[in-house]
Amino acid sequence: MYGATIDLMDDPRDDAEKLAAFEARIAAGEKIEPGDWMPEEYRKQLIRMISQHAHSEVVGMLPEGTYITKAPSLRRKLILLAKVQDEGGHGQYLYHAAETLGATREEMLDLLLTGKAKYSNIFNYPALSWADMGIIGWLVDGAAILNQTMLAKASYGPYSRAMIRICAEENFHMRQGQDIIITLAIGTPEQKAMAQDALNRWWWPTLMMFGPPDTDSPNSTVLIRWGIKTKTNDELRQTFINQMVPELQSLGLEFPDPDLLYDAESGNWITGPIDWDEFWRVIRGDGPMNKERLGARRAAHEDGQWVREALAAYAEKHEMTSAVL
Ligand code: FAQ
Repeated sequence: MYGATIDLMDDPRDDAEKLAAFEARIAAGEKIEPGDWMPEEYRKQLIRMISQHAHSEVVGMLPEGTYITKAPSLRRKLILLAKVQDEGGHGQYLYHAAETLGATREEMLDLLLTGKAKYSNIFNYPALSWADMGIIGWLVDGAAILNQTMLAKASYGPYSRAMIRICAEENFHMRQGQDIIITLAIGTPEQKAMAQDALNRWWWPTLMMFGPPDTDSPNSTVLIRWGIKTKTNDELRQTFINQMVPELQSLGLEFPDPDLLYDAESGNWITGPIDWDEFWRVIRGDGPMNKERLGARRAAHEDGQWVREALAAYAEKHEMTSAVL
């Protein structure tokens, strides 16, 4: 699939010589930097992907944010507070990375707030108990780390460098999730049941985070060709399944998948069918929490209007651009 030819000459600015030099740099493992020549399609794909990623980090603060006041101890509260704040910081790095490609913060936020931009399917599910904080940390951050470790090698310098920093923080996030789930799984029967219930609800949506199957992934061809992705959606998903199944089973937790089996020949854990209809419904705006999530982001944006105005006034007074702030 990934050897497929694509029309590289859509944009008149892309000429064959520059394209060959650009592709040779990528093949040599060089990073492409903001001022460098790049095909228009490369720039557009990066803006699409990085801005979706930024939105995911910011919307991703919401499910966990509501548990800061409900954490079972001061220690857990402090850790969760730091984690949620980290996700906001990841959004910042990513919006900045997209800005280096010519996208403005206003445009990107406008697309999010008007429901036109995508963000990760996973944040359109409700967090119903404290155990969800553990499962989000372990599974969702775990999935994000696998994906982002790959993206840390991406050919675009600002994205790749943002990923290195983000992955370091996500590792702490995953550890705090593991710690919550291990504590619950070896706790009272009620606590173990909470962990099991959270795994039941989040397992399938987490598998969907890696994106549609390779046969149904229109962007992968060009992303892989230009070294933005280096692994396919299905490859990363399989690595994740192989990593998670034994770890969670070792705690006596069960997967909500009667077809799950180990294939000794390939060394892979094979799951039952993923409900891709549900995935497409959720990313098109019809998931359990889409309206609430966007509503919360819109309210936060409106509440923050005075801050933006104050910054703009300060910038004007000191003859700075508000981007410097
Ligand atoms: N959700 O052609 P492909 C996190 C869309 S960060 C929603 O395969 P691609 C941290 C896709 O955009 C999580 N939409 O797309 C955290 C495309 O639509 P478009 C976010 C999805 O780009 C943890 C269409 O389907 N991470 O969790 C999804 O080659 C805890 C066709 O798909 C990133 O964004 C999805 N899951 O591969 C925060 C990483 N999958 O745009 C808080 C960067 C696909 O053509 C708490 N992104 N779609 O209209 C990527 O690696 C890739 O973009 C993929 C999708 C792998 C997500």
